[in-house]
Amino acid sequence: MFKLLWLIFRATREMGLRTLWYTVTYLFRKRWYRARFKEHVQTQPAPALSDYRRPGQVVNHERRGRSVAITCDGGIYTLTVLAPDVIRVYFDPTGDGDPAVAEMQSYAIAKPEADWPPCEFQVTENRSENSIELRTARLVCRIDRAQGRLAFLDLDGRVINQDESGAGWHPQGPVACQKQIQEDEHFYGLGERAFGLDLRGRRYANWNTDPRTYKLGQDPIHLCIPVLLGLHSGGDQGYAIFFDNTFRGYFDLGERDPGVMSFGAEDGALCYYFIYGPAMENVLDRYTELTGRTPLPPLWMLGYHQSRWSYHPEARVRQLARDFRQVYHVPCDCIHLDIHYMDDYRCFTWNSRRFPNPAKKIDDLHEQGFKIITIIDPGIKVDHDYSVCRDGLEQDVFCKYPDGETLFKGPVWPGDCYFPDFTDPRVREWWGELYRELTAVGVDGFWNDMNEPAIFGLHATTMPSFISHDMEGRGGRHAEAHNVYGMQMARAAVEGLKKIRPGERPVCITRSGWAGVQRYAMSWTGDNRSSWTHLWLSVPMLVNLGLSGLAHTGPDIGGYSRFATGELFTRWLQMGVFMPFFRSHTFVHSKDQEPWSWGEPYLTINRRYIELRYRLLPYLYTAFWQCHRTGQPIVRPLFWDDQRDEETYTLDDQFLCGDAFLAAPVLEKGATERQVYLPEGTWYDFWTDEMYEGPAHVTVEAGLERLPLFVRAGSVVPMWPVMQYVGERAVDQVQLHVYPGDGESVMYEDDGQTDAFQAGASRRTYFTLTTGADEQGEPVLNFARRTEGAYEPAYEDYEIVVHNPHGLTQGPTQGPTQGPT
Ligand code: MIG
Repeated sequence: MFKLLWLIFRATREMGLRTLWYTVTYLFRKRWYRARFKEHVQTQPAPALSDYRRPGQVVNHERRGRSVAITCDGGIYTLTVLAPDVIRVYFDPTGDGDPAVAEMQSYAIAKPEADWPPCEFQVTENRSENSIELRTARLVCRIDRAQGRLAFLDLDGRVINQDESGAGWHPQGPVACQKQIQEDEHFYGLGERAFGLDLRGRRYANWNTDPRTYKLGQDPIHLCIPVLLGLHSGGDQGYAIFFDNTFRGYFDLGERDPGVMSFGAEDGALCYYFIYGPAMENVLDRYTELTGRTPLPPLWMLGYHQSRWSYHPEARVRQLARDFRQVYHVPCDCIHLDIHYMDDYRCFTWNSRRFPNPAKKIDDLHEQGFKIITIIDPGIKVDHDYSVCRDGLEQDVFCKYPDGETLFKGPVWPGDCYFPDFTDPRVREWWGELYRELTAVGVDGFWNDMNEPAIFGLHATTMPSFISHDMEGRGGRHAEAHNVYGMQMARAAVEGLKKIRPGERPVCITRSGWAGVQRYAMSWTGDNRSSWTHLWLSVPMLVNLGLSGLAHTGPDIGGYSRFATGELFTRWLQMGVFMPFFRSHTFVHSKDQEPWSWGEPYLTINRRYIELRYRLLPYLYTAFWQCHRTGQPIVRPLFWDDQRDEETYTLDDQFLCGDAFLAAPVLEKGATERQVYLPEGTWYDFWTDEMYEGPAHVTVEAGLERLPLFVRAGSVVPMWPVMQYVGERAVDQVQLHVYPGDGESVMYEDDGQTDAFQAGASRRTYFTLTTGADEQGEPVLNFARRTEGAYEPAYEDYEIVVHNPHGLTQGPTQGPTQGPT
């Protein structure tokens, strides 16, 4: 009873009475609609796996272009060779399916079959094994004639991945596939998961869900991506399976049966892509070739962002800006405005009491070097005096019940809302245009929230699965559209913004998403908590997101729900310097959560770390460019560089950032030192220049002012002068921090805001360090530089800082290297 009262009290406080009313009545309305559309409501329980049907014996096989069709007793496999290391497996139990159609309908695929260059392969019979083999230049796919099971082998016949019972389906719709787990196999990826790094041993659902703050081990949450990476045989084998099916589904990584991995969905096609590494770098390259790469963000997105739910009214925002620039001198690029800027939560409007003159306000902020990002929710308030609602009704853009007439209504912040059908290209276009007005008053970027979509009610509510969607004209139900809803909202925003501001890089942050979302938007890891557990959790979450192709992301620094302490915030901020999206955000009832909110010593430390972020911008930007080019994550697991190092397979309290840095954040309250694992190679302590030889476990000092941080020998790390925001003044000098050893580093540069880089206006500078000895046997370090590309930065000089020139007793003999020319 007390609990119920408390719930009601909390809910009223958070949503207001009106929304609470709509929410409570929604529970009844839902029942009523279910009854009305009962023929569309699925009531059958999920069938047991043992009732699934299997392919059975192979009857014949036939080569068709780049595919092989293998007819079995129970259906047809189409194996399509997109590249020597990318094979699509499509299993059609009924004979009505067509992989070309499935591909066309896929929201995930960015590069369809027709765009892949021709690729050689042979199909042969292997009589001794009673199987058919498809052999590319990189792997063998073997199908056994007796049961129609697949095995992927390397060219030496070693197993990369192999079916257990293999493909299965049920006449009611569900599809599944069971595969063997290798003994020493580790699993990664699957998008945003509130778990440690290695995902083996549990079952994960694919159904984007608003958990309204999640805890460790809660599943699913906002953003699922059905791509699974496997690593085994001491690192010799690495691959990915991308299950291209948007229905509610799962990956079971050994929970039901420790030796079996299975994935499936309640409906849709059994279609997956097998991508062979063995290097994870190759896996990500191919996966992002298939589903799209991360666009280069404008450089200011890499600066520090300050957010809370919500900064308002205008005077509060003005004070915040003044605090950054005049009072505390903490660099900052962007202020985020959460839902209170809107007029009664109506998207694309301003609350005129809180923000009487937004254009003027934003002008002032721009003048001081701040960018503004505003939040947008998908739900459009049911209100006939609200132009977006009226226009939406006229244009017929909202989701409906299966009668094709009754509009779906569900409660969110403004009370009852309609939901645009983002799976309709016409609706996406309409939605994209809505960003025009906010852009005209100066808003620089958009933060798409609640797009799972989240609807109030009990337990992770969303639209009923029988709601109709356009699905690009072919028609479908929410059951199929749900997981791509947020991604299509982001797509609508980005396609609109590209028209509104041609030539500029659109900024769109999304909470929900799916495979391929990275080509439209970046994300943040949703509603985490201000706790030490969540501080740690950000590390594996970001690593697994990066391994799922979504590299541009970050946690709410300091934590979202509950209250951060000064110590927790500082530790989080230190770590955040090395994460792609560097934003502090907190929920509506929390205390102030700004870099100065806890006074000293926190303020000074926080300022120093944010300054470090600004110094490292050319380095971080280069990591973004690498990601844009080849899909390699920005935050990387330690096995990224040496897949054979078994110590790293479950190591999730430290991470690599770009090519040079290893960060070992302090994750424990009151710690003054921490243990760090340094993989093979030579490492420099960033703070002391002390050298370490890996592999080694070392204990380093980690007082509050110290984030344990290491630089790989052979790196050249570019740094800019500290600025209060990106573009405060021209960069007049670049420091090159040289960490002696052997290696090549790259620095990428362009104008940081337009598309001109795509037409060649960029520059890559390669630095090569080599060690050797002179005639006297004294060690020498050679430094070479070469540049490519037409972009010309404003600065003329490099300042070279050599760290710990161990034994390099003499100064440089070739004279200091001159600047860019
Ligand atoms: O129901 O807009 O994840 O970042 O501050 C909560 C208010 C809605 C959830 C987002 C959070 C944001 C909050 N939103």
